[in-house]
Amino acid sequence: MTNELITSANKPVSVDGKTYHVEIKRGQVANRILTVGDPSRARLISKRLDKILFAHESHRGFLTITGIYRNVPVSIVAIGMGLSMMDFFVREARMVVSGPLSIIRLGSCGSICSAQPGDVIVASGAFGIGRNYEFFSTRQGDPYIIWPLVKPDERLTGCLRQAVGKISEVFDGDVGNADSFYGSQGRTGDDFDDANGALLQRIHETHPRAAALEMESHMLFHLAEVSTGANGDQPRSVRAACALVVFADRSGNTFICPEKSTQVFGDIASAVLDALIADASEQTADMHPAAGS
Ligand code: R1P
Ligand code: URA
Repeated sequence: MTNELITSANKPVSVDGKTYHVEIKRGQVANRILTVGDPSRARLISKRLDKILFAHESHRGFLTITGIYRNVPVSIVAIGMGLSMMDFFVREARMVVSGPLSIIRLGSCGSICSAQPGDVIVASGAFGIGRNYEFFSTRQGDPYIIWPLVKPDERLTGCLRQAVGKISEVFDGDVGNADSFYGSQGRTGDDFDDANGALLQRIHETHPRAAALEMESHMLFHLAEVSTGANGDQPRSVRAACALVVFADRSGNTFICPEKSTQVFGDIASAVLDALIADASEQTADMHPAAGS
């Protein structure tokens, strides 16, 4: 638990300007952010920075590393897993960064296309998959809700595809962002009645370009879609894109080995950072070398 004094319930920020969950304040986060799930992935990628200005792990497990990459301030933020963690991160980053915010998610996924463990998929869109709790009480309707597609930022996605494409084959497709690793990704078993035997087929019927399943991209693209300016005057101030390394092949029932995942993230880290700084003209006025103060 944080022991810092917070004076607003609506926007919980400490008296010295630090957000409640991610524990970041103005000047500690760049307006270009690479976000990952796993903190060890964030540390691996941070080795590509030329200089580290700020690093902090919050009491809720968010790890923020801010530094300089090819003369441009960037942050790498590990958020853990799931929709809520993405929501905390995007909203709290928005609170402390002025102007346009570019966010690339570099995550892992299960493949529901021909991509195999170790392959890279760049998202052309993302849709949500949620458990319909009403069904489990009433046995009426569908057990899962599949939401419409939300598009990422076209320019940032193009930069990502191009940069990663220089070092790896890039698969393209839509990403299903489930609210669980298990039931709503169609993983079956005997311990719970998840009513999900037909879910993967329904996903393919609803979204014919569905290529991957994971747990954060739709929330990221959704928040970008509904973002307003930092001062409420500028639509879509958040731009988002997403690249995923295949960890699980859902049709072949295979899973990546740890050495391979470390190798692939290591191989593409610089390319993803290159995509993030491709339009380096937009730098935040908040960032300065004394970021850690
Ligand atoms: C599940 O194992 C986690 O892996 C995926 C999912 O979205 C979920 O967070 O992404 P990350 O590897 O980025 O955490
Ligand atoms: N992450 C997920 O959410 N699902 C997978 O199958 C693999 C990684």
